[in-house]
Amino acid sequence: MTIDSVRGAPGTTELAEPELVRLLTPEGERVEHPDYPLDLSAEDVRDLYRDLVVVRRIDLEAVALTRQGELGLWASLLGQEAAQIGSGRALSEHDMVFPTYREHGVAWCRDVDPLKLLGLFRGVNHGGWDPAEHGFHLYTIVIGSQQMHATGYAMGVQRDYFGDGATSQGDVNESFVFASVFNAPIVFFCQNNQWAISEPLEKQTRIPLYKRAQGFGFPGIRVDGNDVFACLAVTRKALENARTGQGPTLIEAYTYRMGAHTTTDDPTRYRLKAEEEAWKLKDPIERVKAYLVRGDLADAGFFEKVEDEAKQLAKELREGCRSMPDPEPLSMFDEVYAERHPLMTEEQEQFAAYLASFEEEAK
Ligand SMILES: Cc1ncc(C[n+]2csc(CCOP(=O)(O)OP(=O)(O)O)c2C)c(N)n1
Ligand SMILES: [Mg+2]
Repeated sequence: MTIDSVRGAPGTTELAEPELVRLLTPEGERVEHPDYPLDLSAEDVRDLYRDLVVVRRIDLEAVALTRQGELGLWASLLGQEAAQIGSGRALSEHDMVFPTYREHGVAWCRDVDPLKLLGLFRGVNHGGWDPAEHGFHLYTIVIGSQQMHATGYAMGVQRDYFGDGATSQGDVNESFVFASVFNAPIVFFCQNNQWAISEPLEKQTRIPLYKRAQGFGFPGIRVDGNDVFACLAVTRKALENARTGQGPTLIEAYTYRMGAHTTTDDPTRYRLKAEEEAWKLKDPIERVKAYLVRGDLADAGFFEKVEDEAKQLAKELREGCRSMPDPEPLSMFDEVYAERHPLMTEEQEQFAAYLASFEEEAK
């Protein structure tokens, strides 16, 4: 099956279901898959639901803060919550994650304070959290570079995130060769959200992305990226394989970017509303809610409590963002490298002279 048969020309709305691992239908019905048995208690499902709702709210708040001029930019995870929470909750404490710039849900699973995610986008720091403490590297905007970092980290690494667009980068393909040949303990987690800014998937590949893995010599699997259960089960198994010396796996989480690429993007210029509407029916949160309600696993009080918690967190985020101290301008050169770097010193001196020139003028 080619991608063309999965989806038509850019802008067409007919989205056939490709072959993928799914454990929870968009209607909230549990289905079994022979390779991915998953046993979750009602409490486990409620916890996943809470994660999904909270990260959507964090994201919504960050978009609003950008609109209010508090952040310079934000890359929204809207629609990709299940891919991130499912895979994020499959991680163990010792795994190391190499994220792109959209992995706010995974950051949540790695106990990174959501407020810390905002620092980079407010321009007050270069990242804001300690990667070693959280097993979660700093966001990297350069697409495809995560694969190099992750594969280089090889024997320590078990996790790596990237997007469909990044698969066209040379770095990604080179890292596949290295990971395969050295049997590195790594899971390549590609969130195929169908778009690389305004470029549709058709411009990245002629075959489904997960099938590329075969050519490099390791397994590839496509999972319903809007199904948190399937993402959890598939990632767990791939991590287990990595840990037990069975080498890399490519997971293609088939999902959809419901929002704009970032807050500076306007998707109405390159895609039809109908496509977004079709994906709304596969909302990752609604299906878990439907499952909980259908099975009588949660009552109205639970849903209200989760809403309240998300609201409270959003409030803290708003207040926390506005009260983040502005850094001393020259400090931005201090933490670029672990050790002092001559080029940074030179740039810092130039910038200091530039800042001083304003004081001269004022005299
Ligand atoms: C090496 C490099 N080239 C170009 C860019 C500009 N750029 C930023 S995001 C992006 C698209 C990435 O698409 P994808 O990998 O599908 O990830 P998504 O944004 O959809 O999560 C591009 C081309 C970049 N950041 N890095
Ligand atoms: Mg993409």
